[in-house]
Amino acid sequence: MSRNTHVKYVRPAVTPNHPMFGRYLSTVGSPPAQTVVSHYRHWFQPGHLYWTRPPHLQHPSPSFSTVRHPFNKPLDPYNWSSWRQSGILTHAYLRRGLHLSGGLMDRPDREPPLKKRKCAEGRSPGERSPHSSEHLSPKGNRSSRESPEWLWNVTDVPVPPGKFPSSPKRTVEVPELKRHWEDLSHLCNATTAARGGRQKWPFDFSVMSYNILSQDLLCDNGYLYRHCSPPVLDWHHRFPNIIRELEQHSADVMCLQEVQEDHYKEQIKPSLESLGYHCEYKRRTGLKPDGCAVVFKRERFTLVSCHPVEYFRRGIPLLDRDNVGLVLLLRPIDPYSSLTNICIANTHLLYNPRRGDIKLAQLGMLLAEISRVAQLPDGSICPVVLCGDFNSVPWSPLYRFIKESRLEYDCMPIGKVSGQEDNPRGQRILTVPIWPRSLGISQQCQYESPCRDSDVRDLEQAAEAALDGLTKPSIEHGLKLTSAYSHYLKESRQPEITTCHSRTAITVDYIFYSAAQGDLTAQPECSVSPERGLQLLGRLALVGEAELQEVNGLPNQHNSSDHLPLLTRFRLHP
Ligand code: KL2
Repeated sequence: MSRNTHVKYVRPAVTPNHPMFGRYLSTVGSPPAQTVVSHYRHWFQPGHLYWTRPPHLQHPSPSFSTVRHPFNKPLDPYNWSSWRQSGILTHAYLRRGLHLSGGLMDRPDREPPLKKRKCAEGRSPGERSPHSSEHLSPKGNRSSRESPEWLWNVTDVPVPPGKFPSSPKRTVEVPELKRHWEDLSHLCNATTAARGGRQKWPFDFSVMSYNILSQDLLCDNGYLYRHCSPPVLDWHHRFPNIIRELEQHSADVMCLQEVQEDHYKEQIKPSLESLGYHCEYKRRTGLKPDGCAVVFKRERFTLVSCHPVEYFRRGIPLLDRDNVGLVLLLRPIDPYSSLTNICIANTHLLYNPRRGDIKLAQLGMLLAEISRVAQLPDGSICPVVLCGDFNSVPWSPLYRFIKESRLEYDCMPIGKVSGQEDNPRGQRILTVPIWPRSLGISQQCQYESPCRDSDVRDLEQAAEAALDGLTKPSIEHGLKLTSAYSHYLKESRQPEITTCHSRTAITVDYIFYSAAQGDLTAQPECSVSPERGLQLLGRLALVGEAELQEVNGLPNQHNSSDHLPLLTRFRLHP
């Protein structure tokens, strides 16, 4: 569709009103750009839902927590028994992570079933997406008791399995979710003074990671959204909402997942370009309709190089899934040209909770590509920001591997790797090595040159030693990464939630970054020299399950994905 490209609307006086962007916008200013919401008024017929109220983020919202934790010591949010003992959890909390019913994934190598759908964008109930590669029927009487308790019977109309309720027709009014900006700049030994003889200023920039929920996946997994009133699931409602949210946050770099290709080409890319973004995209392989996008503000960065990563490898059974990643090398636009490039990576790893072996292999491939792209001429690594939906919970082995740069995986069941399920039924353990040598990626997550006989002998000896119990089988990577979020809410010490629907409420989305020395938010072992690292200046606070309960979970009238956007601000020193 090219309708949108003919319309030119000048945004009347863009207000730099978000508290986090005050500094940047007041110094740099924002060029006139089209207002996407009014822009898209011309797309849709009257009767669709539009939002013209002032952005909710304009008001200074204080810390927003409704539940206070009675303990001084933080609980481990992913240690179920510790929460149960605290006595403050609902039944839903205790079941979190057990959201897939037994019997539906009776073989660990099988993808979880997709559901019948009634798509809000034209397809009839049960009609399959032309892109879906498999479709197993839902079990007839799947009990909604597996879902968060507070989403039971949210719609008062009884709904047959696999269908959206046919009424109510009107959107259920819910309050807006309040998220406040957490200023962490006091934790950085941040110096803004000019250093040396030449004038050098730090470069501050913001990064968002957001799984925007592809419409096809929404339709394929309709049973996850039965708590929603149908109008909020309509793409014509969701799209302007999502674009407005992106425009309000105005991040310098955005890593988006589940970006559906047709929507990207026809709507999302033109909208973001009109807001001053350069857009890169990588669709999942096979016939999958969605993929990952990385977009950045043209006034802040230039593109050095772009590297799509396909995790599918013909002939390697472990790598038979269609997930992808996207790695960009960006040059900050600074008047003194004194800054290093930064590497931005985005991915959406396999969902299947039981296939941690595949997730680790996909991650190993992405880390190898990042290590190659981010390598500087002197062999060191430029600052890296790694965003995405990793389909793994905090403190899972996969998460630990990213943060600790090493994972010993001796006798680890593949269903334990991502921590999505508390008691995964698949008991197969990770093979040694996890991925085959034919992949061409070492156990240090580096590309290997075609091997010589001596290398093969060394590796065989190492594998034998591991099998003999002399050394522990392990994987490593050379990036020092820390997480921009802490995964607990500061006040209530409740777990942060990044994705929520009728079956789950957990963290699976992350922004990892190379932390500089002096960034006190990072663990000491994760920091690198200030010349090569980033300082975390702040982040948009996440919320807990209690706050999501008040807005009827996700998606809802105002939040149009089943994920929340993560938003951080970093400082890069010259
Ligand atoms: O968890 V996600 O949603 O990061 O938000 O990633 C996957 C799931 C996404 C891409 O495959 O589709 C969703 N049950 C629940 N969610 C599913 C299922 C399933 N069986 N299959 C795919 N997804």
